[in-house]
Amino acid sequence: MERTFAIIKPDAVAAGSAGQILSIIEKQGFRILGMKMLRMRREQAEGFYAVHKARPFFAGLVAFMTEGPVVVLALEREDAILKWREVMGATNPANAAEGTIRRQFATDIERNAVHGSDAPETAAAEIPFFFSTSELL
Ligand code: FUP
Repeated sequence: MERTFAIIKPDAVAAGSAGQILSIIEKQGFRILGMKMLRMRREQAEGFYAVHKARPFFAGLVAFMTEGPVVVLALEREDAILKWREVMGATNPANAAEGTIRRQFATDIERNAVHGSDAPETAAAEIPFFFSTSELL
């Protein structure tokens, strides 16, 4: 069993797509270990995306991620990290395969509906960024 971290981003929550995305998560066999809705503070979004700090899209990304509520999720499944990346689809929805969440719900490379950890080390850092151990059930 492996754990991954997911976010239903502000565009998808505002569009009323959170329920549909949660339904896909459950149908794809992920167990939801932790889930909360929150609005990220600027410092929180900057910290979460610190790896992208020097990139030209950083300010826009932080503005987007703080514009409204998100749903953060800790998920568990066999091969959870790779499987969730597969279900999400490519970062840019223009390149996302048919049937993926980003193909279905994303607008563009920034407003791309969902986040997912890209490696075990990332998941191990991202889950505790939003959940304490006692919040993982
Ligand atoms: P992903 O792992 O698929 O979320 O993609 P990245 O880690 O490469 O990028 C993280 C986030 O930065 C993306 F979800 C959206 C944003 N981004 C942009 O806004 N513009 C870009 O050119 C690349 C990424």
